[in-house]
Amino acid sequence: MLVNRKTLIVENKQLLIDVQRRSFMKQTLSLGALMMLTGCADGYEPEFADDVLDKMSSWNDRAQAWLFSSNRLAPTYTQADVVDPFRFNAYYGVDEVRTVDEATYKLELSGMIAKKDSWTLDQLRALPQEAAITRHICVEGWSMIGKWGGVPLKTFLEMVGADMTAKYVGFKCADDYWTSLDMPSALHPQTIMALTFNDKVLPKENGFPFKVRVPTKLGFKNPKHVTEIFVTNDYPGGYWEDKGYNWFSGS
Ligand SMILES: Nc1nc2c(c(=O)[nH]1)N[C@H]1C(S)=C(S)[C@@H](COP(=O)(O)O)O[C@H]1N2
Ligand SMILES: [Mo]
Repeated sequence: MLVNRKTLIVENKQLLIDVQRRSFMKQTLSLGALMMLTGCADGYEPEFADDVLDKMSSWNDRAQAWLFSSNRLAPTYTQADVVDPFRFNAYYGVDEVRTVDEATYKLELSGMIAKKDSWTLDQLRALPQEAAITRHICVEGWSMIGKWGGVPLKTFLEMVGADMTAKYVGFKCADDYWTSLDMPSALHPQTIMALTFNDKVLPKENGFPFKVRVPTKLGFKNPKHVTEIFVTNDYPGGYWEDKGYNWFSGS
């Protein structure tokens, strides 16, 4: 494990409490469970903390999946709330932001998908688009409202004949990032392949040529510079998920 979970929890203690308070999970995550979680960070041995956190995290995945309704909508905001330019964040600095060449770009499809032909940007732009003003919440302790527009992922998955009974939809990116969603979250009406930000072409800092905007999930589950979509029953994890962040991470 590259990130020590005890350190992760100590550093993010207040944030964890804030996220839990803000989230609909507060109705079910008892104060006792929270105390146990934060108590771990203060006293117990790392191995024990790891063990408890593993159990809590898998409990969280199950509880959140159970609670998550595919009809539950993330709140939307007004144009006046939109921050433009939007903040940049990645596992590297802005000086290393990836530049994807529009002329040669292709979106690849793999796994449990009937029509695996790749897609050019123009083909994606020709599909029906929707836009929504939503809040992006980053686990590192900031949030910001933006307007993302693009193709509903559900529309796209239907079009390419994805197996909707599969468990996961995964995303590979032009950097070394990847993440994955449970199928209900992938099919959620607010989950879109965002080609625009604030009605303009998505800036490279924010994920050109497109990012998957999932307003019901924390920021790290919104992959930028997506180059491949795959459908699978094998748990795909993700860049941060594999370092200990909770996989479900609803917002
Ligand atoms: N390809 C890729 N996608 C990514 C990341 C990344 O490092 N690489 N970082 C994630 C995190 S932690 C956040 S908060 C958002 C930041 O998106 P923004 O740059 O548009 O603010 O992208 C997410 N998607
Ligand atoms: Mo993030």
